[in-house]
Amino acid sequence: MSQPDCLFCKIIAGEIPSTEVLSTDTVYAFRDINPQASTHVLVVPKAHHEDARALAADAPELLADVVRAGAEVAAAEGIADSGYRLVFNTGDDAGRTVFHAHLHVVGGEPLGLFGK
Ligand code: D5M
Repeated sequence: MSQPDCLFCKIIAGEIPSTEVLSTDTVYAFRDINPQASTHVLVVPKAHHEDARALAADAPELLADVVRAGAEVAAAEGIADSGYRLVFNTGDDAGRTVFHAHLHVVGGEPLGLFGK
């Protein structure tokens, strides 16, 4: 269920501090340490899955919980109507740095186009 050397497993276990936004039986949401917009929250499954691809293949209902929680976070942050971005960085070209699936919830201001 959890991986001993995983940063986000340690955050979920409370071994590394984080600023909680939402917690359910299956997911945990906390503020990104390096926010890219005025709202930047990460939603992670409490069970360890390496990335969104593994989560989709191995636990699609948990993936749905993560996405649903992303929408709940947006509503709680007051950005549901103004708009926001949900992002899973997956693989090297996306710049993924943490090997525990996580959904970025980003918004609170107009966002530029992304790509290169
Ligand atoms: O995004 C990984 C994200 O994880 C990145 O936006 C920084 C964030 N991060 C890293 N360490 C922490 C801690 N300790 N608290 C909160 N947020 C953290 P990726 O999609 O892998 O590039």
